Amino acid sequence: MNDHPVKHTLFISALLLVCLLAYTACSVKKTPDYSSGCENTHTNMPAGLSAAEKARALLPEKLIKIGFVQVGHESDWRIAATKSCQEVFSEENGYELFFVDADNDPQVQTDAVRKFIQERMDYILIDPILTTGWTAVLKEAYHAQIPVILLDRTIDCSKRYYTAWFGSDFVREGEYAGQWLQSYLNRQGRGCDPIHIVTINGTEGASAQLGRTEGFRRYLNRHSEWKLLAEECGDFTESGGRMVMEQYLKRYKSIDVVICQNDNEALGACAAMDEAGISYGKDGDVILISFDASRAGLEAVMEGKINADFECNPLSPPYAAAAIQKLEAGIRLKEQDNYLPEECFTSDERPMILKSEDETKQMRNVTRELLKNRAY
Ligand code: GYE
Repeated sequence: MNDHPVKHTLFISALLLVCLLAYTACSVKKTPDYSSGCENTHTNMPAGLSAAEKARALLPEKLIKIGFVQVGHESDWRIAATKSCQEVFSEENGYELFFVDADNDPQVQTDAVRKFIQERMDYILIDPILTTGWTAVLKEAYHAQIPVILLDRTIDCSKRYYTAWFGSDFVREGEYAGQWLQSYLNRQGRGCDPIHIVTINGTEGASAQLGRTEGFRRYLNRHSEWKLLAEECGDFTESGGRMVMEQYLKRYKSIDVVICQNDNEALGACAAMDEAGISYGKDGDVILISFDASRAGLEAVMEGKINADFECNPLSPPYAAAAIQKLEAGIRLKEQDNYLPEECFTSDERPMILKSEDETKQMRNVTRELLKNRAY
């Protein structure tokens, strides 16, 4: 029997290391409240490995821990954003994702961030429901030296407390809606007619709601003949859109334009108008404007139900992942705030060109081909 003392000591050390690593691997934190179910386990260890090989195989991979708190699941847009997040921050891509759906409750969001801090996430990603209420908890993340990346909606908080933001220019989306309406009415020879408008707003206090409202208001303010009859909240949901539209139809005899702050609300408004026997869209009496350009929204544009739909891109997670990879490599991010590419769609036969300070947008018609090639 070979009992050389050095070999013997090496053998004992390797054995101890294996035990220690096995213990560490088994005791990887399990957080029952999160819904990712991602655990860092190692299975299928091939037989006949040496102690050192086993030790190496048992070493926990350094997955990057991402705590992501999502707004909820209120719309098609949101579902697409969540799906993108789960695809991008997968274990195969080197991440351990701790996902929280806040179901539109701001308190759940701040609690989730505090838990992410306690659990020492490597990065915290937030899609904030509201613009307000963030400073205290983001300061805590900052002092814990955990980078915070914001997706989609913006917040009222010093730029010092977050590393990057990827999202949309909601004010510009609202301006485009106003500009389109102005040109469309001119084209129809209704440029000087009184126009009765109702809006169905998104969640009050969300930057998407505030921005789209402000942008459209810039055009509203230029037109004394445009009358805003009401602006009520549909909470970015189909049922909300339907309910608000039903009330509007009971309350107002004449509605010329309905502006829905997302496609789900617009589809709800369509259902309410269908039920009331009111025609809308390209060949109808009511002009319908929407935001998001989700698949269902674009199908409605293609069918002529929605006149104009202003895209809001839900695929920010790949951009966030690219930023995280840079940070991991020690590279500074060039920009803190980043806008995603977006388009504008219409059922007009002659799609308009929209202009803002620094860009020109050719609106597009929706075709089957276009829908086939879209990721969401
Ligand atoms: O328009 C809506 C969603 O924040 C831009 O939230 C997002 C909005 C989007 O639920 O559909």
